[in-house]
Amino acid sequence: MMTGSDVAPGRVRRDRRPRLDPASGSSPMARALQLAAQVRTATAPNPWVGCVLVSRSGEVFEGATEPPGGPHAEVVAIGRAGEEARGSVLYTTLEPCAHQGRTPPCTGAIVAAGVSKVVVGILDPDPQVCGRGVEELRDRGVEVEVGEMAEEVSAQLAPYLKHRRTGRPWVILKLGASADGRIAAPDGSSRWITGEAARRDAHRLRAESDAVLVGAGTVRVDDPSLTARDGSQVVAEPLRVVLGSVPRGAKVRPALEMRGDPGGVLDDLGARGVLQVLVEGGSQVAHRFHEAGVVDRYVLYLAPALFGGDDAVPMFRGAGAPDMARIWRGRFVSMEPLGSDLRLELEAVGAEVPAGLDALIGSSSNMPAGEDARTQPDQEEV
Ligand code: AOF
Ligand code: ZN
Repeated sequence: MMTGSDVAPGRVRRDRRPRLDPASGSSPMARALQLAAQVRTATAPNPWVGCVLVSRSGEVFEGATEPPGGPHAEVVAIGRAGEEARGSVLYTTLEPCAHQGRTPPCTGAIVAAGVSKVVVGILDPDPQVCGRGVEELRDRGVEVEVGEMAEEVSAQLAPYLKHRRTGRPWVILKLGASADGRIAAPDGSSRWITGEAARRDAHRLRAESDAVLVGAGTVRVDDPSLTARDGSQVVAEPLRVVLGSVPRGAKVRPALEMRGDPGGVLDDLGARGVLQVLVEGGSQVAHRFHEAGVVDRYVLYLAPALFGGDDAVPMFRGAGAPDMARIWRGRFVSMEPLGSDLRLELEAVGAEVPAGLDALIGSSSNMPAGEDARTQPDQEEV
């Protein structure tokens, strides 16, 4: 008799391990979303996609996108299913590709494997795909359904979707501050306003970002390494970007030195395949990005502390809204306690998928994020 340990990896006997129990609210597409989340940090500049193949007899085979150059989610699941793919239903968060990239088209693999039906979360806005995957599958006799859990998938893939639509990365601005909104003391010292849990969250956020950006002043004062760490272990090394000149011997080296307005910087990073950039301050850089209106998400860590005066460093250094009519208005995407701190995530009201693509990919977004516990003084030379 077959036991759980006889089941090959990725091959799940539905009767033995009923992961896809509709009664529990789970579904193949919900599982595909989970699988995609597991490879969130490993696929850029490609999207993180999850796939679940359900065979005619109800066996379940899973796949997720491998690092660039490796197989796509659909090909992984089909490979695991082997002959069981014939007559199956394949659920994929993103439209299968129909083009030859670093890897052959998924549509070809789907047709060759004899899959009967494909259920797609959202269409792929990449100009090379953009509906062609669905079209080709239908032309070749595969039934296709589009739009299952489209909102959830759009939220999960928000950075990828923005990059493919606009050429710019998804921008997260994070700031750690006292409850009265100050990120450093008048003498420039800022460690540690927020606590350990916020610090861990910050490193997770760095790990999922393709680039981390700070001002040169922050490098001079803090000498951060800007790597993503789990304890003392470096788990990711995003591209480190410094606005201005990096001093010799700085820990942030090797780093990309950039100049110019935020829009130009983002265009340049997008062209380098950066899907998500984390702006870590200090307060002049925060002001410049905010003022330019290019921030997709604000992640604020507020500590139960008060500087209690107006001489401590504010979150944004520079002129703000001159009157109430021009104040930035947003909405809280999430609010959660983190250790003894509060983590707030905001986006602009009306922030959503630009018109025209709504129909294709569903509505907007919900991204996880995090922050460095420490805050930065405001001495960038930018
Ligand atoms: C899929 N499933 O899991 C992913 C897709 O260079 P390649 O061959 O890896 O192709 C990259 C493009 O394929 C990428 O820009 C995006 O349009 C699509 N990604 N497609 O069917 C996947 N990751
Ligand atoms: Zn593909």
